[in-house]
Amino acid sequence: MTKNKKLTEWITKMARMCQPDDIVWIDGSNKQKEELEREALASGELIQLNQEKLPGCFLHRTAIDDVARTEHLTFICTKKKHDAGPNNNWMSPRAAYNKAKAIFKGAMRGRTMYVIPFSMGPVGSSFSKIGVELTDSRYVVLNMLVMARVGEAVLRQLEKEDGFTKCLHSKAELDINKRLILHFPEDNTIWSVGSGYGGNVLLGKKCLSLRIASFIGRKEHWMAEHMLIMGIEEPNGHIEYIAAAFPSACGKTNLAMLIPPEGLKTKGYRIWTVGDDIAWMRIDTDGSLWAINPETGFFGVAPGTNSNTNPNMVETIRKNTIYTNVLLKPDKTVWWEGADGEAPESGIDWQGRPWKPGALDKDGSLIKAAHANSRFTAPIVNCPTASFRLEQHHGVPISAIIFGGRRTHLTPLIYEAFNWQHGVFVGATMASELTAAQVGKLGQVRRDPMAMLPFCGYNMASYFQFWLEMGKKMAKQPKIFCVNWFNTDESGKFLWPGFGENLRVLEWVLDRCNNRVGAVKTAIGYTPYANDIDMTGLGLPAGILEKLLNIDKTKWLEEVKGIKKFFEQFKKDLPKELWQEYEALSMRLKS
Ligand code: OXD
Ligand code: MN
Repeated sequence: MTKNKKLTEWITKMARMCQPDDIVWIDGSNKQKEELEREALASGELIQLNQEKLPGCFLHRTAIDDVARTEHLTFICTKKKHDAGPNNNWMSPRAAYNKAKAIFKGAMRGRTMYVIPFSMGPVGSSFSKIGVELTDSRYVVLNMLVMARVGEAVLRQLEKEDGFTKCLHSKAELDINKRLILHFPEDNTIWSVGSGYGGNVLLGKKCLSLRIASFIGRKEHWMAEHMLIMGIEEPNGHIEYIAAAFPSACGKTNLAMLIPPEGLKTKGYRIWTVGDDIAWMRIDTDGSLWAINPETGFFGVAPGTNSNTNPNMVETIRKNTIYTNVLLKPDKTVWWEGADGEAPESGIDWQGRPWKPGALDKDGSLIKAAHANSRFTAPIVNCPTASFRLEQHHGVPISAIIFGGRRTHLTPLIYEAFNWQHGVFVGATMASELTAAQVGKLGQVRRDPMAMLPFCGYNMASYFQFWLEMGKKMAKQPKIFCVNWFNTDESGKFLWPGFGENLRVLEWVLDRCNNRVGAVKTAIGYTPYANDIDMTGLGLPAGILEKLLNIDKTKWLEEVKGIKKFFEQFKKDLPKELWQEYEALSMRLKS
């Protein structure tokens, strides 16, 4: 299978520990994929959907306590605790390996161990990194085939280069008390056990492409970020690319493939989707920042996805898609809260139980048809707006970086950082309300710097320092912005319509990048003159845009208290530049 001795030795060692009945190499062929699908149907891991209406689509259900990333069971295992930082759970490598070994031991008995060689990024690009995932889950294999470049070509590349991330996964007993998601950045190793939920087990995604990659990227001077990448093409064919970091389930996917709103249609914009979740960025020979999306698929949140919120995704998930934890309709199609059409009269809910709209549980709460964090796994190439540059080894040049979160008050619709250093401060102080993508209390505000809090593989103080250093290395820095689509009025109603209308805000971003418009200098950054945002055809009531752009200094003075508290946890490690920015902001707010 491979001449790479390190790889064969590692597989032998892992197999000795996990004791699978056999070992199967994943070659990336359609024939093998179809065979695995047949086996997964026979074992009940997959349910075949209506092949006329949803060709190549399947449904999978996870265990009911295994439906989201379990951040409290996710660890960064560096020799020194300090290197993981206050932002991560930490275990010493020795303790972590020992604890996990006890669970992995014999865990694959009676099962097959699949060997998945995968490349994050186009095979052979200098951006790309290779991983090999060993897993006893066919669901994982079938998802990885969508999310990454998998198979023979990767093995051949691995004969030319030495290093690969060693990824080991076993469902084991799917027992939450024996679940661990362990990262060993110093060993380029990931061990995940006891879970079957995508974010915990598709090890090329969050584990490799963010936690391990951020650690490696710092050493190699490139950035691994929780960002979408999209291109906005003007009628003259000129395309500008932006990268945007929002916490999980805050609309990265919808933004990355938006459809221009009616009022802006005459301007002839065209959107190109490069990625919806992860960006790897490096400084190219022209001194500017270039980015690739290392993935080949979307692992998106189903609830709320419909023809109004994201028509391109509705199109994308019509074929070759794996649905997880959604409702199964009697005609073997699927449904979720916020899907197109009425709720079906009956169906099988995400837990496999008969379901009817309006059904209540024993506490009197509505029983959900689909889990709030139910997902679809679909190939990017299905997307009508998929970029034609997905396979280009250099990626795309980034003009702007946008940070954002879900805040019902405080943060205006958009503002621009004064410069790179201030932009790093803006990213570092991002906060958002918790969503269903994490286990935790919905709605609670948490600081989520650069949307990387759950994904930064090392001490976040060093990560901020790294951002500052990267800025200094660039001949041309992207401009940095902050957006908030989620401001509400007194009755809790969103003030901004969002979705496709967000292009109006991105248009201002590009105008600023190209020095086409001025801006108001406020205490927190530059905000737009209201008439520089094209509102044609939107019909927003008078005064709302002004309200959305308003900065309430009293609320911001409260916010800086939270920022101080957040910064203090990094003690003397926090870069002094961020304290300078903190002081400067406080002064501006008081003046
Ligand atoms: C995701 C997440 O799945 O951020 O992308 O949780
Ligand atoms: Mn994400």
